Amino acid sequence: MISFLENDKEIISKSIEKMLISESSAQDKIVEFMNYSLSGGKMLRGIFVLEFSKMFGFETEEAVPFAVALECIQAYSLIHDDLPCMDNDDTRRGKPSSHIKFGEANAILAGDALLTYAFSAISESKFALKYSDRAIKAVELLAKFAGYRGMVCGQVLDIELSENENSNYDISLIHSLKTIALMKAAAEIGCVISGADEKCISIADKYIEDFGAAFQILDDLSDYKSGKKENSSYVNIYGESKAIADIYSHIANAGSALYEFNTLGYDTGSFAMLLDFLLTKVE
Ligand code: GRG
Repeated sequence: MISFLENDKEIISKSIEKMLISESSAQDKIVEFMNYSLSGGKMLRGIFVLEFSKMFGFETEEAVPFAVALECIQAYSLIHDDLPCMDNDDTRRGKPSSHIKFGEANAILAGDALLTYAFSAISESKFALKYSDRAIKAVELLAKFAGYRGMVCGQVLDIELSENENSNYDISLIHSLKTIALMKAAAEIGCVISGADEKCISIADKYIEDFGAAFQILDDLSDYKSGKKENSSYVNIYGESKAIADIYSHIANAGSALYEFNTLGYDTGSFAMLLDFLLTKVE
């Protein structure tokens, strides 16, 4: 991945090592399970927190606990998504899934612990002491976008769609809840903690909605190409060429949102590079 993103990723990983520690031997196992699933990902959502807050002039160090919180929610959702009762995947991030490595009950518990720790990461931060109003807003956004009004709702609809091809749900709605909601939480939290105004938050939303849509269609396309056709709902519904055209059009729309930021004087280089990263995955 692009070098400055690797730098963000390193900062988040190092902070996880410092923050998520076992305080007594009783906690050793659960902390091991949690750390196992926190490693090996791209940390895109944490990176969004850091890059949006940086764009609005905020210190990376203070934003890190929020980035860690996003990565905890991401790790929990992937553990639960891989369970036999959901997608039943034996591998994740190039290694055995949590339930294969530690057993199903421990995997469920690791997911639960990551979900709850996300909120500790925020509320125990120095930032929360200094700017409690912004920290509470961040908690509100994270709970809203990760929970029944966001990602979990998307997962429920996705399961329904996979069980009933004739279900009426719009695939774009499922993508916006299952995948984009958590990215939106990351973007909005990055903006809110750094004091961005409503206009900037709405431009950030436009960028992230199109980034996330392109990201998820790409994921469906990659499943389709690797033979996992049952996982590639978007391609099954619209076909491969429309899927590719839609990816390009979402990337272009996300670029237009960046232009809006540029006209306000903000440097959007890192966000443009993230779009380039998606472009490299298209064909
Ligand atoms: C189980 C509550 C619950 C939610 C699951 C996130 C999710 C909802 C399902 C994951 C299934 C999946 C593979 C969706 C496709 C898009 C996606 C979110 C991929 C994973 O995100 P990446 O590529 O993963 O950013 P890394 O490993 O880099 O963090």
